[in-house]
Amino acid sequence: MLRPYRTYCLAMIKRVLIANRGEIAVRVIRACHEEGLAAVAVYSEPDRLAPHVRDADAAVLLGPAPSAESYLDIGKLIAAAKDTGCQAVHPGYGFLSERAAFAEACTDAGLIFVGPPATAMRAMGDKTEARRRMQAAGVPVVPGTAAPLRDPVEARREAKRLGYPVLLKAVGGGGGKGMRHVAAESEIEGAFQAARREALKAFGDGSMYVEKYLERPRHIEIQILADHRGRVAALGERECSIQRRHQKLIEEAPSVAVSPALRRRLSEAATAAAGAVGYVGAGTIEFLLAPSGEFYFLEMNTRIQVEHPVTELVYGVDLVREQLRIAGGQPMRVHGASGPGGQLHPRGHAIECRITAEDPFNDFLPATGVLQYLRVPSGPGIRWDAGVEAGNEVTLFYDPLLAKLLAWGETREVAIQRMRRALNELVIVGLPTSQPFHLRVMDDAQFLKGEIDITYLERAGARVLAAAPRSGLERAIAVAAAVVVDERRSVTTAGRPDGRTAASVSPWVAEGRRLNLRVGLE
Ligand code: MV4
Repeated sequence: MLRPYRTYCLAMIKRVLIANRGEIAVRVIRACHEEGLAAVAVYSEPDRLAPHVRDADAAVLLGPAPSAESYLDIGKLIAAAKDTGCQAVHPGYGFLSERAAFAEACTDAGLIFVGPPATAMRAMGDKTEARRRMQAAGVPVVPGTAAPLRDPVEARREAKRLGYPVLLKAVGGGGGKGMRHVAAESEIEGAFQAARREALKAFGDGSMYVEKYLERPRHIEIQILADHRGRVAALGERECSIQRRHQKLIEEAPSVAVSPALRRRLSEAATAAAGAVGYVGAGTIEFLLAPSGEFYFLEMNTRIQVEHPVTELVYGVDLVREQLRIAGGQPMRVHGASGPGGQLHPRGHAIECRITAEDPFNDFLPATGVLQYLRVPSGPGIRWDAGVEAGNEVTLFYDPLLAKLLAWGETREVAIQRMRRALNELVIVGLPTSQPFHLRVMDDAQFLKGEIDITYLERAGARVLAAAPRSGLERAIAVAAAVVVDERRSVTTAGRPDGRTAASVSPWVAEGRRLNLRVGLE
């Protein structure tokens, strides 16, 4: 008799190559170690001192800084996996995570790709095919075209049928690239030609389709897990409306706009969507939730997402461990698929703030520099997922995400209080970050009421940034941080425990003492 598939596969994965860097590489290494698996890191030259390289059981140098010669080089990654005796490859997010060709290259080399089948990635990567498949599966899609537009004449006819405003989208796009908002018929031809050129340049495919433009929706996404036995579980929604130029900055779970009844309908749509493409692994179905309460399928992300921890905190699951288990052919440990009686329920509330190396007071300009000092928040309900630590240099070669700060609480209010407290504990010296922006959002009246949609930052960004943070601690923190740097630099400092004394107290130390005193009296 054959050994059960489960036992057979369990023995198959012992070592995993992590084809990524930064916080997600560290996150996957942690999951591997908890699953009893060895983790092999890959790195580029400037990343040789990065935490993911040190935390892994082995590390392979890929090449110089540019991604094309390191984290995006399929040949080098496959060779690294084979050379180090890996049986599986985890792609993380970004980089090659949604490239069907990479999944196939892994499989062809006898490696298990920790992700969905390449067929499911292709079906969801072609946005009009995804729309057709979703419609066939009974998942609501935004009114629009089922097939790519042949020419500007067809674009004009379809847009007129839908009614303006419309949104022209690239078939090979996603994440907002190659999109054009068209307010009136007079603009459709020019917009179509411009968008086509842009899409051709960006994706090598100029195919376009058109949808009715939805005004001020929320971006709600459903996390799903599917195993090889055809089981699909929906793990509720994430509210991702707080974004800037298609980069999410704050995510939470659950959404204040989603009732248990709506959650059930969203979950049913999401599991139907996953089933329609034969999905296996962790995936996310994005929806737009209109102010009317109607929701529409937007696209599917066939990877683990940056914001996955908010779901982990309210559903008590480890999504990356489940990815590894599923890849090894094991059944997932999440029970309760969507459907009558099977719905999972969120416990409490979780918020994630993305700490990025960007200057919020300078139009979120990406920043570079050495992380001279880092104080990591901790304590009740706090989680810190980082890809950097003190001493690391931040360059412009990669994504500006430094870390994700998460807060969990019994209620949204408690989660926000904790996030505010943790943001006040966080000290980053050496480069500007999104931290002061997050501190201000945590005090914003509209955010506190949950009155957010995808236009929130466009509308409220300037007001939020102009506000003084509630606590007044921010300046004290900046000074305290400067004191630390100052102390490290100076040969002698007053009042040190080692008994050495300074000839004079530096102005930073004096200011730090003064502020500490004042804050203490407030
Ligand atoms: C839309 C839309 C309004 N109506 N489609 C942006 C990214 C891509 N995934 C699809 N996007 C949108 N599609 C219709 N028919 C508005 C957006 C959109 C958006 C969606 C989610 C999160 C942030 C957004 C920011 C601007 C536009």
